[in-house]
Amino acid sequence: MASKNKVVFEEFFSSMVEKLGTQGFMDELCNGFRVLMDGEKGVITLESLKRNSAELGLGGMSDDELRSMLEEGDLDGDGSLNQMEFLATSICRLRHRPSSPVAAGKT
Ligand SMILES: [Ca+2]
Repeated sequence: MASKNKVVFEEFFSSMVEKLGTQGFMDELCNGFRVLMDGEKGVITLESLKRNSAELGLGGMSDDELRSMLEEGDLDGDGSLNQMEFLATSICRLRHRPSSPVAAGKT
């Protein structure tokens, strides 16, 4: 169940790259961070993620999924995502995905 939703999340990112190109995608990620962050704290918290994820089309994700997304990206362990952590985790998700049919077929 969790892995299925992870695929949805990665599909979301890869379709963004196709649509926007790499530079546009980076700009969009920065916008995404601003949409998702807690306006007072300047970081993404579980609460701000829950509140704002629907605006990015991620409204179907459960609390557990959002929490694991947050924990996965939380490099310094403070329980929230700053902009660096958000960008890093977003890009890592993309890079771990087999991006071409050639790579996918090579096992
Ligand atoms: Ca953090």
